[in-house]
Amino acid sequence: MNGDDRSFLSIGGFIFGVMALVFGGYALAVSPSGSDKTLSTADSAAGAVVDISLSEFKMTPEMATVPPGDVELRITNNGTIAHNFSVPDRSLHTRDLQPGESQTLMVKHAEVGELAFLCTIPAHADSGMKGMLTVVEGAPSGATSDTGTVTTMSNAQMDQSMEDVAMRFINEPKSTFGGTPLEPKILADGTKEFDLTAKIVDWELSPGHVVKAWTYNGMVPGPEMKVDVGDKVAIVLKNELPESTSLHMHGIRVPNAMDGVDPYTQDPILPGDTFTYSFTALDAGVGMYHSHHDAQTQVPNGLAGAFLIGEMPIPAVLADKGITSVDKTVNMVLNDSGTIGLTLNGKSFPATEPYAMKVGETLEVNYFNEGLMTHPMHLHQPTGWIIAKDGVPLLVPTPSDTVAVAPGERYTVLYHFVDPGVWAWHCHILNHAEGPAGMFGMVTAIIVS
Ligand SMILES: [Cu+2]
Repeated sequence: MNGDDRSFLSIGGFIFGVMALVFGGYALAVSPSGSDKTLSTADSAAGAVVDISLSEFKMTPEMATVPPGDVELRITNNGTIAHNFSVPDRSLHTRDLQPGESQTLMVKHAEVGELAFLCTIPAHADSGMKGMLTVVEGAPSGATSDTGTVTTMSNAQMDQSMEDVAMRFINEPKSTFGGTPLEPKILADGTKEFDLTAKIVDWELSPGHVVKAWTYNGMVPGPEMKVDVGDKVAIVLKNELPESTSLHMHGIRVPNAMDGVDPYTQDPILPGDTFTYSFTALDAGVGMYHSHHDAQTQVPNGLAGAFLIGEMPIPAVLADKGITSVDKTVNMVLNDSGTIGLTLNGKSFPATEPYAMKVGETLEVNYFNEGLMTHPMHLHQPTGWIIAKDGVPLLVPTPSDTVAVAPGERYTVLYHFVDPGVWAWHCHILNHAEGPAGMFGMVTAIIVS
């Protein structure tokens, strides 16, 4: 065990304390007075009623405890795409519910035990749309009280679950991360050639949760490609997907024929075919590359990555803030949909990558939003300085501890660390970050020593 590992473990208790403070207000919000993550009874004679919300890619609540007897399941799709709901052991199924639609299922004479439920649309259950109805004799007194609502977990259960997941982030070995730098081949004329293969692989989103990811070179996000201003670039893309694809250099100046938008600028790259994108890197840039073919499927499923040209200048005015150089640069690719779902760099908490920094150091973050919604990214404690929007340096850096990154946008932000500790870093749309069972999705932390 090296020094880093030791310090990592020793702060375990501390991180949970920090996380509990961070999200304490939210945890209170879903305790007994809450309304949506609840179990309720219409009246005592009708048995239990459970309201279940479907969204990408989550069932809320994931766990519900009910007393034996009839259980009415009121299912509503609060997501943005079609979902359904099944209790396979009882052969109960809703139709495919469009966004906003509801349907009620009745579990007759539920007996003590467990009933699993899930969305049967391919890949949705694997992405998180599953849960468990636990039937317990005399279970939650609130289920038969006049108050109408109770939480589905006790406060102690919630606290335990939150601690468990927070400690897994610290203690579990991490699986492979995507977005690693791709070394180019240097051709005879100096061209930097990058070889990409688009293919579907098994990808671990969070511990034990494996999905079918659509990848460049088997990783999510795709490998980082970086060149200098003036470089000649060739990106050779082999398509091993079951459908056609194309590659768009988002935010990078290229000739029209290299823009990757079939059928306008090229033919689709058929399964098994290869296409080479050639251009000269004319301007410094913070760009991203992604599919522009069936994009609503291919990009959220993983076909996206960072393409960087040149170095980002550090504004001289930030010297006053102690920022004169960059000690570490991180690309942070945001996603919320497809088989990948709510993730930072293709990983869902607690499998997300922690970052180690030292007091006095500066972290440069390039945010890239490849998802379908805006994510306000919040790093606790240090003020962030936005120094570039979409790869273009700002005339005046903007302070921002929270930066709303819309789909397609890139922000370059400098964070300077002045206090040690474990600092949570997460999307501040709270149902992208933490629920009654603890943190999930778009959460990581920076460990400052
Ligand atoms: Cu978010």
